[in-house]
Amino acid sequence: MSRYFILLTVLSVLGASGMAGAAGVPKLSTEDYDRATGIYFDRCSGCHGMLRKGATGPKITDEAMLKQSLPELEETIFDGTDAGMPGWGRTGDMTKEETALVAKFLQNTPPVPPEWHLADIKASHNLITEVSKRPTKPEHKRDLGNQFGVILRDAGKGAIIDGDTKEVVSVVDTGFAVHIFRASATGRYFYTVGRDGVVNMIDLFQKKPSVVATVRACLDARSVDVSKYKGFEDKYAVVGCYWPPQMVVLDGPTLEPLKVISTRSNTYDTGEYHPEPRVATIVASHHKPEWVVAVKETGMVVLVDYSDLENLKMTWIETERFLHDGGFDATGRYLLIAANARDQMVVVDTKEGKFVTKFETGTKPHPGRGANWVDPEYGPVNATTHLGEGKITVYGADPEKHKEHAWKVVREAETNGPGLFLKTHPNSKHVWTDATISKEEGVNQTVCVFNIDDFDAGCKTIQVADYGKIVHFEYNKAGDEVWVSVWDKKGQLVVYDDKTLEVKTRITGDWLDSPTGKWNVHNTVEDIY
Ligand code: DHE
Repeated sequence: MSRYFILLTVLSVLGASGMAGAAGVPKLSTEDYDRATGIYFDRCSGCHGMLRKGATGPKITDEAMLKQSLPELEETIFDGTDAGMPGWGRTGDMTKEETALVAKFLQNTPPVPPEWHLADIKASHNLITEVSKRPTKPEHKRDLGNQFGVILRDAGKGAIIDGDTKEVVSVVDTGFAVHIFRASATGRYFYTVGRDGVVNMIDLFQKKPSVVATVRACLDARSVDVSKYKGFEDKYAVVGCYWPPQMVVLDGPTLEPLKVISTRSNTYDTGEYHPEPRVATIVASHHKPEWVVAVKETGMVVLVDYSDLENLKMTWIETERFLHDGGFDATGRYLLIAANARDQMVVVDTKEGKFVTKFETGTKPHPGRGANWVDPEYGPVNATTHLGEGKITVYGADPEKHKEHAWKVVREAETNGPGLFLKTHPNSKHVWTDATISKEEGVNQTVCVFNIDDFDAGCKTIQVADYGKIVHFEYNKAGDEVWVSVWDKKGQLVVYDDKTLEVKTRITGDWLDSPTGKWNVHNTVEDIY
């Protein structure tokens, strides 16, 4: 399903609003308005929202944008901001003409995209291989736990790579811009979700893993997870939608749509109704039959009890706006999630079902799933990198045995620049950080690695490539290798020896188009990061 299909769906419901040219509003032809809507969806809506009410990026409604001149707006879109917004002209993703068009579009009223109901979801469901026709045990000798799922973002594909041999076992079609992979609780399946809201299910028992079921759960999405609690393994999947703002529960083995749950509600602090509370991170509890769902715009973390879908119990925990990404502490009890527009990390106790605390870390924390290790001085800690500055912030994460440090910042250090992800492994002495969104020439082609036992020494810079952008880390199952992506049309996966920090191998090939995230089955199932 292509991105153009999404846009056609969106555009088909647009009224004439915003094109008429009210006083002071720049006129746009229908064609230009539609083109700008497409560019906005591709580049801007993730941070600012479809309705432009703001989240990771500020509110940019037409009323707000009319307070700025067109040249000012064009400049911001072209050059970006110090707060972490990419300069879309500078990166070559938009031409001058396109930045001028988007500036005018921002001063017009945004379109309201259509809903996507259970009937639409059901109509999109395709069970490609019936459960009874799938293998009952692996058709190969590969270690299931050491398989990697790799996004090939702009190719609309995903690759399955054997972590032991580095053999590319399969490349499958996944739809536009897959955002994440998640492994099922048994590690048998990978689920993918893309910016077109399409979920694919890949069967890793097959000799050549293929997509065995697919469904379009939403029109725009970023998250998917599975039921991991004892007795519910591989039973359900849940998709977190950006638009419409909802979660969709699917049957795990077939992806048959079962239930749509709206997230539309009121902001936790001011109590205002919000029409677009998008689902950010979802994690699956290991201790209860619950999904922990972060709702961005309202600042709510929702615990969704999936043990009885017909008498659904949900716990709405008030935290902070605007929630984005995060993961568990090492015990799997606490969810640590970034409220990045408020520069804070939020802590939720998933055992007690309660908000614990929130604290400032730096400009726009962005931990990915975060990183857990044992600091020689402070005990178990967790950490985040930042979108708005080159900084790692480390905080205590053990309220039982190291209460005095729990949820307090214990260390801060410079990384190479504003980045997206960090990663470590229980068997590692290193913490890897990227600088993907640094604006300094060449810096986003490096990563910086901290030694857990000598954190104060600062991080060691590694030049991963001399082109593209370096993004995201994943360890192998043993925790002695780190995989890093060179995000470029001519992509690479660079595999480092985690002890020596030397390159072990560079995985390359024509098929390796724009690799971004990658997931090791074992680490994903067990939430090891
Ligand atoms: Fe992501 C995780 C949203 C931009 C690659 N990204 C997430 C999650 C969310 C999110 C909500 C958490 C999912 C979960 O854990 O359940 N990302 C967004 C955005 O809204 C944003 C800012 C803009 C957009 O329009 O998408 C955005 N993200 C990016 C990128 O530019 C990246 C680098 C490449 C891309 O695909 O666009 C990117 N995001 C990732 C990756 C993860 C992720 C690799 C998973 C990290 C992990 O280790 O699990």
